Amino acid sequence: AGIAPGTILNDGCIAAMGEVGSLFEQGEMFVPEMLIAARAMQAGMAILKPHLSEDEVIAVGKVVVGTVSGDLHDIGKNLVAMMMEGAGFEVVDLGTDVKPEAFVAAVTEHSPDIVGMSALLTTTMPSMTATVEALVEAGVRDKVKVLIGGAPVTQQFSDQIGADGYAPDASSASRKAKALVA
Ligand code: B1M
Repeated sequence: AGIAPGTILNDGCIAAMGEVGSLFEQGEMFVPEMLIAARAMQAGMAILKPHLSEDEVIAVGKVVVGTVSGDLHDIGKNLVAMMMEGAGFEVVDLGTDVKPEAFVAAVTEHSPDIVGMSALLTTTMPSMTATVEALVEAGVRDKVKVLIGGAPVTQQFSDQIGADGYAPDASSASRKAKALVA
């Protein structure tokens, strides 16, 4: 129909997810419906993915991404990974509920330029702090840039935990990642 993939993603899929969140807050939708919405979104993203990353890519750096410990939300993290791939990064996706020691192990194994963390729950934001602390304790904090994001995350929180950057959405995350490796 000639609609740009970015428009489908932002005005269709992401806007619809916002509506699901509001209905959940109002007690009109429950966890099973959120899960169905999440599966529909994942299926839609699989169709959009090749169109979102169709520009020719040159490897600009390596990123390890994951949703932090205790948190199972992965749609936003997957979008960030997709946009970064589209921007030319090699992406190592650690999945969800990633413990601080697993981030440290991935830094040792893959030597990425950036560690990207996603959190969707206010209760899992402290896992970001714990991960930064684990990177410091393992002596690898200065080898990587730390980029964080997710609905409850703010620039202020990023500054507070000593991250190198915060991005409010997937496209600014890939822009920020490029700026961090430049
Ligand atoms: Co959850 N959930 N959920 N949930 N869920 C939220 C987050 C919530 C806001 C809903 C609400 O109350 N309105 C609320 C959190 C409240 C809070 O902490 N303040 C909530 C809750 C409470 C819960 C449970 C506790 C519910 C329960 O069991 N009682 C539970 C927790 C489970 C757990 O993680 N341990 C739970 C479970 C689930 C499902 C499993 C059912 C499902 C997730 C399925 C999945 O991800 N595979 C789910 C869903 C779907 C949602 C909502 C409806 C949608 C999330 C989403 O995918 N959004 C959500 C409400 C909402 O957000 N409106 C909600 C679309 C996605 C594209 O956006 O993830 O924000 P987002 O990502 C954005 C940006 O944040 C940013 O870029 C992305 C793209 O633009 N970004 C980054 C994300 N990561 C980034 C990383 C970066 C940079 C940018 O750098 C590395």
